[in-house]
Amino acid sequence: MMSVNFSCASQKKRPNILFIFADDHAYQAISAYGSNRNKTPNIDRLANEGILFTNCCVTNSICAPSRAVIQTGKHSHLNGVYDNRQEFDTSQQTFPKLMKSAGYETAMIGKWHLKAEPSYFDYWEVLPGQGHYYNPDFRTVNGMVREEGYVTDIITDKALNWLQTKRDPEKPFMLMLQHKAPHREWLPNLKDINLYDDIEMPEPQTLFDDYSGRGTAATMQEMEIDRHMSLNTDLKVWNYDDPTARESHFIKRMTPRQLEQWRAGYEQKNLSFQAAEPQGNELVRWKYQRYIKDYLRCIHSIDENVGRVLAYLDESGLAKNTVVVYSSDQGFYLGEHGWFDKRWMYEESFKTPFIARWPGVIQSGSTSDALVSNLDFPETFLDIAGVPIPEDMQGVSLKPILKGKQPTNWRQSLYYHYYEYPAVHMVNKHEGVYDGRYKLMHFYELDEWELYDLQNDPQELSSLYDDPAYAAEVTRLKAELNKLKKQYKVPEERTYEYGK
Ligand SMILES: [Ca+2]
Repeated sequence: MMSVNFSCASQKKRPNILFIFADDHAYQAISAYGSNRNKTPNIDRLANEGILFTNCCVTNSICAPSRAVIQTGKHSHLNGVYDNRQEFDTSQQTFPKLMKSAGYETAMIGKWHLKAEPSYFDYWEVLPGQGHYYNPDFRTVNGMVREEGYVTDIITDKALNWLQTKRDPEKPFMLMLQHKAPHREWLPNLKDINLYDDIEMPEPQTLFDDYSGRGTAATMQEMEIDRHMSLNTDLKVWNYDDPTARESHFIKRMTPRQLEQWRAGYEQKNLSFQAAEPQGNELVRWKYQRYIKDYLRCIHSIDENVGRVLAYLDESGLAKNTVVVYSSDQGFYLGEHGWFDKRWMYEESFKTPFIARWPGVIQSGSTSDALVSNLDFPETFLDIAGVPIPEDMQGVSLKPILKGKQPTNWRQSLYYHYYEYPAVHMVNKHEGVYDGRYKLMHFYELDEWELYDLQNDPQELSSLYDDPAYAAEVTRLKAELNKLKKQYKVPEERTYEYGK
């Protein structure tokens, strides 16, 4: 009997893995996570048919570093990508290389953002750097190719084309389908340019936060909708006939028809705004509305394209043996605390969406509040594929949780470290620990600590660090932070400097 069971198991085809990844997709902009501003029916479908993680965090909340963590399963200080300027060393161990060696067909399509050529994939076609929203260029093995259309549609077209015609159908696949959207400057698909025009988006409660309950770092940042979001580049208010305008670079890429649609979408609204001349808080409110609508228009296109991919998996019969994951490289501020961008260990940027569907394995409509992070993604993919997880990877496979059985010895805390300073948005370097309730943060160059109790203060408005009633928590969390730093081999000496 044993041998019969074994042979049945070995004949079972290894599952495909489809990793759909967005850039800066806030969980607050997914209806399955309770968005009060938009609906994402296709992403929600994955949650309804799979599992949604409510405590998925990142180790360093910024684009390229998050991607390097996912490739390697190692924190920034070991994978070498601390900030957005550094190039990823592709000679190091990555999970796609391990999957390829184990017989998987691997592909990277869309936004890669790690500079070096992703040549260790069987197939790759990626945006150069941040890439463009309209008529984007792609780096390919045959050089640069420009495609006409909207980037989210085109990345999806390329992924579907690879699935249909380019991969080896005899092998299981691991496809990383990575969107540029909804990255700044939030340029919508032209067909969606008037979406949400007739509604007023709800404002976050903290749109006019004064940061009084927090440390110095929150007052030093440059990511406020009020003071740092530009009317022209970010909010599309400029003279579109001025060819010398700094913002005109993407206008120059458009076809005459596209430009006509663009102007029809924005010009009249810009004229009304200029005539009304809102000031002070009214100006912030106007900027917030323009920002959030463009951002959510980008999300609308992502969701629609997730739907196209799911429909293809259904039609092709691939759906039943394909694990589909939806995630983002970090969270994002949608006006909470008056901010846009990310970088902080505060909730909106620290947490990221993570939804997975695996028919027959993951219980439909399940959720998990386990402490997990992007450090765990590659180990999870390897484990799903039955590929041994190397000892030097620092995350933990989520496969048992996907199967509905969170191990009793699951981790009790997560380590965070943000480095990129002094740089755009001016968020000070900080590290910290989060245990599911308390968050201790250390802005070490300012010599300041902050402590939040997420249960009583979910918006992190008042640091309790100096409150004597929390002295025992501080002591406990500092010990936990030191334990994590040892476990993850964080160097005691801080040598990182931006731009060096
Ligand atoms: Ca990002």
